[in-house]
Amino acid sequence: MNGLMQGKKIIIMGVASERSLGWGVARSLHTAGAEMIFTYRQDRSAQKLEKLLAAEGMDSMMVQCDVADDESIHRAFAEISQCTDTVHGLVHSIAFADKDELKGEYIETSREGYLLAQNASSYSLVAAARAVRPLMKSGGSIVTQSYLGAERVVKNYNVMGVAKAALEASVRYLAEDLGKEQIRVNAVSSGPVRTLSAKGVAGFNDILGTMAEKAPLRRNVDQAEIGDATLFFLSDLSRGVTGEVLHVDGGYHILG
Ligand code: IMJ
Repeated sequence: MNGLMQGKKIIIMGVASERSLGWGVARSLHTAGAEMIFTYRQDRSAQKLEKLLAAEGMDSMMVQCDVADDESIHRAFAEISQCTDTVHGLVHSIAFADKDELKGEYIETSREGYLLAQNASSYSLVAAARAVRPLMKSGGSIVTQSYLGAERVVKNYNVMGVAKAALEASVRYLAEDLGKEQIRVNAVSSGPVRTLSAKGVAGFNDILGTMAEKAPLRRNVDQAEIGDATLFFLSDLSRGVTGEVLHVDGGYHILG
């Protein structure tokens, strides 16, 4: 324990398995001495989370929260505020699109599929930021997870790329709104990592292979590296940084 996050309370939204980027964040935060509160949508995630917490000897609060449902968000943050009056950080590690939209041509995206991806993956950050704001009484740090597909065309990423572009723009607008309260908002743009969200993605092995071959660091990144970069944003080490998108991708994004 290095104590960087001693006495800090952090909400982590979106741990679905031990492979989740959010779980990488939880491990980094645990080592740094933070107290954590987890939100989950599905009961299946809650069961996995319970086991993970037990295995790590972590005793954290768990709260059900469906970010597509305002009532659910309200209930979740009311429950959190009954147990704590101050929160120092929030990690948004949530994305969802219909899997049928994550293949073929982007031009075929349905209105329903577009709105679903935006609602679950992008608007959810705005809603979470508004819900956590009153709990961040001594300033705070909000961090979300993005991907290169927000800035470049990545095969099959399609409607998620447009949702991540909106997410990154939201990071900047939220950073302006919340800056006057010393609440910072940043994103980590992760290289490809094998998570449940990457499962079944056509050509994912090729994407990992290209990254390992071409990225300046000539290797892939892992959950621990995403966790440590997110820890930096949550900690006082990044106190002068807001509205930023930090690429943790072995340098892949600099290539032309
Ligand atoms: C996802 C789809 C297509 C290409 C992809 C990805 N690449 C990467 C991902 C190259 C790295 C993973 N990623 C960054 C995501 O944001 C994934 C989001 C996602 C994944 C699924 C799969 C299962 C499902 N819905 C999903 N919604 C969002 O039903």
